[in-house]
Amino acid sequence: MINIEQELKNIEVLNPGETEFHQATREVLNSIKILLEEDKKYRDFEIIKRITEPDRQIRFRVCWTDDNGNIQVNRGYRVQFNNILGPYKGGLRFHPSVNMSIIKFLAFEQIFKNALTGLPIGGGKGGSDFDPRNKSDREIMNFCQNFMTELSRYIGPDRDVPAGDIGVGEREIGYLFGQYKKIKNNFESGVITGKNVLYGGSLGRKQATGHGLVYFTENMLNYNNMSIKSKKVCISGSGNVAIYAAEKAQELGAHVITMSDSTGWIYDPDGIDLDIIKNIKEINKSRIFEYQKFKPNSKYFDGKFTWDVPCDIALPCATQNELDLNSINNIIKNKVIALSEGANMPVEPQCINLLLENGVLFGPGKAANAGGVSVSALEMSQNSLGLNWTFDEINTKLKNIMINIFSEISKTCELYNLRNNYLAGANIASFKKVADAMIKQGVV
Ligand code: NDP
Ligand code: 2IT
Repeated sequence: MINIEQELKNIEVLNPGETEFHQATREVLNSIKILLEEDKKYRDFEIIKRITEPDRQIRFRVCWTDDNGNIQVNRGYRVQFNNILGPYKGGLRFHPSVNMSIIKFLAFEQIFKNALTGLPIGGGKGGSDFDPRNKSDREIMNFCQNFMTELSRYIGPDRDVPAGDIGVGEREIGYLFGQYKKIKNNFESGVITGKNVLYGGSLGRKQATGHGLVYFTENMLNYNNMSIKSKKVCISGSGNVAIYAAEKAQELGAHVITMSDSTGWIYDPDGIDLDIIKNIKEINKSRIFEYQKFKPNSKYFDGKFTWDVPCDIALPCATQNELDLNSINNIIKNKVIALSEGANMPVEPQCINLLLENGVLFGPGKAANAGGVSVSALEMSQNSLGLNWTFDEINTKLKNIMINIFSEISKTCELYNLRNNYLAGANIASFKKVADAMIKQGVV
């Protein structure tokens, strides 16, 4: 018999105070219990203890100067969690809330997400508590350069390949890559993904997470004899994932009626105009309340979006634990058909069971938002082959990857009698791949 509670207690003792990491490990371990009981080998090889201990967790000081000439100090992080299926792979997050717990939970999630893609990538994540908001371009560049000066010791195209996440987009990736190249005096384009297409980036990477999220959601709906066409969609966030999720949802005939940022949210009954959002968020890096100026029929609300707008599909695309019990009760009350996680771990743990019990189709983030890292892996392939695939080629590959992920999960659900519990299906399918590869590579 496996005592999951005891394993989780050990994790809490070994990683004191790291609540997000405890949450992510609890979610995975609870759903693979059935597999551990069925197959003794995972216990014999102590996979739980090994898979929950990162290969390496790195923390470093980053000094930089602001525009007033003052010296600033931030913390940088990189957690290299597991490289059993390929080089460590995962984004960098720049946000004041970043700490070891957040980076560790993201790196842990990334192991299983990356395994689901079927591509040769392991799991890692990094970032800093640096706040990019209200910083000048020069300050961003100076921070990125100093961050990379230290990070460059630990990464490499076959070792660990970062990318973007919250607060890190194409601009930051450019400054990070430029500094890496300067230090190494080598053009190793595969060392980081999310690059501009001018110097080794992949077409379609910018859109990949959001588009992939909608492909996944459409697969999940189709499997349950429904479709996203003509459905009302609420989205949270207005960053990279949210914008391109809205774009694909609209392309497939859905009506996107909400978006948000960390100060407030907008409701547009006529459907969100994405050109306006892209202008506000991508170009001017401003606040979402400005939307109202351009669309007088829309409404702006200060504060947290609580999902109290009737809709059919919910796509949280902002950050972890953005949906609490109150939001979930609103979603259930409004008879939402499906909720797919564009963000990593946006739904608080006790809420997921509530969604499932109330018949809401739940697309877990490690599957639903895997499109971004998938196209990152395609970027790595193009870099090592010296090729550039067209947008259509990437889009076709992305679509197929998302189809395969959903199909693998639904087959796992059938095999283990999990009905529509796609979270358990995703955890079991990905854990099996990683654990089996760990056993084959010996005790290291
Ligand atoms: P961006 O920085 O581009 O956008 C983040 C969005 O979320 C912004 O609208 C931001 O508001 C909002 N937000 C961030 N933190 C908070 C918070 N604490 N409370 C409320 N709103 C918040 O990031 P991404 O779009 O890249 O990432 C969004 C989510 O998707 C994250 O969970 C990320 O881990 C996940 N993800 C990203 C992938 C990628 O390829 N980029 C891949 C897979 C998952 P504001 O503008 O006010 O800061
Ligand atoms: O959470 C994620 O999957 C990402 N931020 C993207 C990672 C990547 O390496 O493209």
